Amino acid sequence: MNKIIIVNGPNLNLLGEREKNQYGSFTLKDLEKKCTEYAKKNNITLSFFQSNEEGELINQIQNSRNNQDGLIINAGGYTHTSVAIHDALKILKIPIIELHISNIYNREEFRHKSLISRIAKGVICGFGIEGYTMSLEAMNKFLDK
Ligand code: CA2
Repeated sequence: MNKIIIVNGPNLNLLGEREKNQYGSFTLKDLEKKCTEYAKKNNITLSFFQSNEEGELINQIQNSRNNQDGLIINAGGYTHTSVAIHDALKILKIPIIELHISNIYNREEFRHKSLISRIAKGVICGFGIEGYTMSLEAMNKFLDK
């Protein structure tokens, strides 16, 4: 049974409230419910963490190094700016999947750069809420290899 954590960064707590054309109408709760159902069917022990604060995200990433088998992260806007989150992820020995709801490559140029991609096993972006279960599937299969 693989232990996987999904970490969501700033503003993702507001999913479903604004910018529905970009991020869909599902809420963070809906997303967690969908992932929990997927995890149950696929023998995954799943946990979630969301914060708007960089330091809290870093603490959670650090805590994951001893008790998780894989980490999936949508770091939100910090994807494009945070050297500190990059450094925290780099310390981990477990596989990392970078995830985005939107396709960051067909949006503004400042979103084309990610400080996470280099250290991620892979990147999933542009598939909306489905990207979360796609990431779980990819991580679970990779861990079972
Ligand atoms: O597409 C993604 O998942 C992003 O990581 C979302 C981030 C954005 O800064 C990245 O470039 C791409 C922003 C999340 C903002 O979430 C909101 C949710 C509801 C209403 C407004 C913003």
